[in-house]
This record gives sequence, C-alpha cells and structure tokens, in this order.
Amino acid sequence: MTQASTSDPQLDVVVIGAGFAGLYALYKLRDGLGLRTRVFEAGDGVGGTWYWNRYPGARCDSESYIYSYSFSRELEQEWLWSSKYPEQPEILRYLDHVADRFDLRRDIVLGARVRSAHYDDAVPCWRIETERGERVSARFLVTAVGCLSAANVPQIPGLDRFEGRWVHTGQWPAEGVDFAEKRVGLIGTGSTGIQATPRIAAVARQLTVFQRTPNYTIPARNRALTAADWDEIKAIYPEIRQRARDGRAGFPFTLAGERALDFSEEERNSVYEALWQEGGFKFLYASFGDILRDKAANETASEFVRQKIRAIVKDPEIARRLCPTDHPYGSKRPPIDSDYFQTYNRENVTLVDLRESPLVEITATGIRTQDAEHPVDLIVFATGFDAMTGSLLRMDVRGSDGRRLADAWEAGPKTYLGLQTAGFPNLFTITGPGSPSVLVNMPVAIEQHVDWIADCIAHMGRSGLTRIEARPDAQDAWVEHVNAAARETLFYEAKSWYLGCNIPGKPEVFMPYVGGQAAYRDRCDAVARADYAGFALRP
Ligand code: NA7
Repeated sequence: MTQASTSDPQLDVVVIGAGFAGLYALYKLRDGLGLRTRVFEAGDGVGGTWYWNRYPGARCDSESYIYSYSFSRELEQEWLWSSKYPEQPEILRYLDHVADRFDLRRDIVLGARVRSAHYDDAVPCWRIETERGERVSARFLVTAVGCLSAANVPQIPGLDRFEGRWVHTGQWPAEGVDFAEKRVGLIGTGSTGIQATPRIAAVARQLTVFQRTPNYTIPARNRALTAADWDEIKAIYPEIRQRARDGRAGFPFTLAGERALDFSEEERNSVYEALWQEGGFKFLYASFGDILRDKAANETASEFVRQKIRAIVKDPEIARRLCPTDHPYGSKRPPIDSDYFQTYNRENVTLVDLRESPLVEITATGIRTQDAEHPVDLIVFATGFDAMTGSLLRMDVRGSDGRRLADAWEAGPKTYLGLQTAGFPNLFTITGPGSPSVLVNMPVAIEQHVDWIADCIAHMGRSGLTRIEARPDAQDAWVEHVNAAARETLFYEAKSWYLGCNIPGKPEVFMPYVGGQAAYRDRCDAVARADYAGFALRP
C-alpha cells in the first residue's frame, strides 16, 4: 500500500459497489452532503445484482412499484414499470436511468474490483486498492457490495474436464446463452433455479434438473401494470412508501397477526387458497402471524403447498420428489415462480433427486450421479452465493492495527446493528450481517441504511468528530440479540444460506436480523438520538 502523503485522505468517502445501494449512497453523500465521494464497481456497468444476474427468467420477487427508490418524488412519478414483477433487463434499465438522471457516472469507476481496503491509523484514513492498481485514500469507507453477490460454484470433481460449456447464473454472460437444441443440466432449485427452469425448458432440447433440496414456491402471478394501476399507485405513492417503511418486511401490505391453529382447517385453507391465487410473498406474510414461529402452524401452510404440487405435477413419483419434507415453509428464502411445477409435466424435462442418488462427478460429457450418467452439453450452476459475508471477505479488509476482517469474523460475522464492526473505524456496511437486509424488501433496507449513515457522517462534521467505531460491548450485546431473536423462529430448522450452511466450512450463524425493519429502524434512530450510543466517537 502507498505511504502517507500530504494529500491524504484524497477523498471523503469511497463506496464499494454501484448497485441499488451504491448508487443511492453516492447520490446522498455527494449531492446531499457535498462530500468528495468515489464509487468503485467491479462490473463494467452499474446495477450490481441486476448487472450480473442475466439468466433467463431473472426477475425480482418484490412488486416493482415498491422495489424501487423512494428518495426522489420526481423519479417515482416518472418511471413506469411494465409489470408487477419486471425482468432483469427492465430493472437494469431503471438503475442505468438513475445513474444518468442524477449524473452519478462521473464519480463511478467501472471495471474496478477492490482488492484491499486497509485502515491507516497514522493519518488516519482508509487506503483502497483495486485489482487494476488504482489507489486512493478516504476518510470513510462504505461497502455496498450486496448480500448475494459472491457466486458459489461448488467444488464438484471433474468440472475441469467437462468438454461442454458451464455458467453460473450470478455471472451470466452479457451476450446470453443459446439453449436451442442443447441438453442442459441445471444444478440447484433455489429462487434462481426455480425462475430459470421453465424458461430453459421452453427452448432446450432436454433439461435435467439436479435437485438436492426440494423447495416450496408460490406462484408469482405476474401481470402487466395498466394505466389504471399506475393512476391508483401514483395518487397515493407517498402513503404506499410510508406503509412499506413502517412494515415489518418493507412491504406496504398488512401483515397477518392471527394464529393459524385458531382456525378450522377449512378456514385456513380458504385463506391459503386466496393468497395462492393472488400470488407472491403475501402467502408467507399475510396468511397467519405464526407461520415462521410455530411448527404446527407452519405445517398447515407447508402441507397446503405440497397438496398443490401433487395436484399440478401429473407423475406422482415426480411430485413426491418435488415435495419438501425436511424443512418448514419459509425457513429457507421462499421463492415465487411462474409455472415451475408445471414444467415437470413437459416431456423434455427430467428431475434427478440428489438425495436418492448423490452427485459423484462431472465427466467430459455429462453429470454422473451414484446410479446414472446424464449426458449434457451445457451446465447451469444455479447454486447460489456465499451470502452476506462472501463479498466482504473476498476483499482484504484490515482495520485498526492491521486487524483482518476475516479474523474478526472467523466464528461468524460480528457487527453492531449490521452497520459497523468493532476495530474497523469509519467503515460502514450497507445491509451488513446483523441487519434485516435480505429478510426485507431490499430498497427499503438500503435507503434506511444510507440515510442513517449520511446523517451520522453529517453529525460528525457538525460536531468536529472524525472517527466512529462500534464499541465491543455494544457489538456483543447486538450479536446476542440477533441470535436470540432468530432462536424464537423456525429459521434454525433449515440448512439455509441465511445460516451459511450452503458453503462448506462456513460458520453456522444466523446472519440477518429477524426483528423486523420497522423496529430495527426505530432502534437505529434511537441510537442516533442518544448521541450514537454504542459507538465510540472521537475528534
Ligand atoms: P440458493 O437459494 O442458495 O439456492 C441454491 C441451490 O443450489 C439450492 O437448491 C442448493 O441446494 C443447490 N446447491 C448448492 N450447492 C450444491 C451442490 N454442491 N450440489 C447440488 N446442489 C447444490 O441460491 P439462488 O441463487 O437460488 O437464490 C439466492 C437468492 O437470490 C435468493 O434466495 C433470493 O434472495 C435472490 P440446497 O438447498 O443447499 O440443498
């Protein structure tokens, strides 16, 4: 790293990442506070998740009109989403539009993956270096690296010998992938595999889906948004945004409070049926209040979905394999789909159950499980991400006294409010582990974090403070609170990426905060009002 120079620090803030979070952070810090801010982005374009995840069927699972920024009334009134759940190209167009509309590009360096970020106690400042060798110093470092950005390509023996092509859904080639006449093997049945399966099956000669864990999924029931829909939404947009901000999960609809078992089976099923017909996340959030807390209550929802699978999938043996029985509905991130189960009725689709016949190796021409070799020309890894911590730990981040973030988080991530880690002064992690993040409609979580961080930096400026760091005792108490909150739910009943279980050797720690976005926001605001209680601030 460079030696201290008289011009250090060169910048006020470096932001890492130009997705939803990084773009808003730049706008807020540069245009709102007048800070010298620069963004480093690994991709050759802005958009983050929506830049990388170009696989067929990629779309967001939150409704478009709330999966968007609320910071600009003008933007909100101008932009028209085509449908309830738009596809990746439209979301990327939106983020490109935001970058242009707010003149953000001049402070974004593209194609610049950050290799290291070291805190220099002597100046003090953060020293950031990219893989291409750019070096810069800044007073503050803000990570906007996304919770699901570090692609996980499992170590399966033989992949290097495979003569066909393979791709990971989270690193999809911009020019697309041609499936026509191909025999495709798709590994993974999370949200991504579930979105991609029907689309690949529609064009490929043969699609073989390799399933390790069957998944519950609810129909999205996507539809075009009409002019009448937009008139209605725009008339009350501020109110919708407020409801989303006040909501537990960042959605504007009312969450259910009643207990499932207080109703008869018939009453319950009519609630589930109405939500199944409506589609989307409401099935989880607006059915009954104890679905994620009470196993027996959850089983009523889980069994309802299993019955739907049996009714949709014509072959009873395939339906059996598709029915999840090893974890409660919602304990893994619940996908929503467009004709996922229906796709298994197609002649050109095969389901391989890796629990019955585990994956052994990839050969030159196919995928071999314990009892068969499946010839494929192309392999799609829909195998997810090293979630929440992966993108942060793949960089060499060192705090005060050269302490490595990888060491500080050896036993799992430790943060105060998901915003800071003790020993790493002036480093803020947008939607970091220990914050509601992935359990919430992400733009709501992102805007709350960026606003809080900006207010904090502004407060420091007004008060002549230059250094902020989470106090170890406050951090320990928060980590304990995050764990205790999760223990009251069914989230420990599944081997999920929330717990790090999808990455071999990753510590099993529940990473997001389940306490709800509204309560979390109140907590962060209360901390700020109490002179940033739990943080050590210094002149
Ligand atoms: P997920 O939800 O992590 O799903 C990954 C899938 O890949 C899941 O079915 C995994 O099975 C499977 N997987 C992972 N590793 C392997 C190996 N080694 N062998 C076989 N199968 C494997 O990732 P997604 O991309 O679908 O979704 C990520 C998030 O993006 C999503 O939740 C939304 O928030 C958006 P497992 O269940 O672990 O047995």
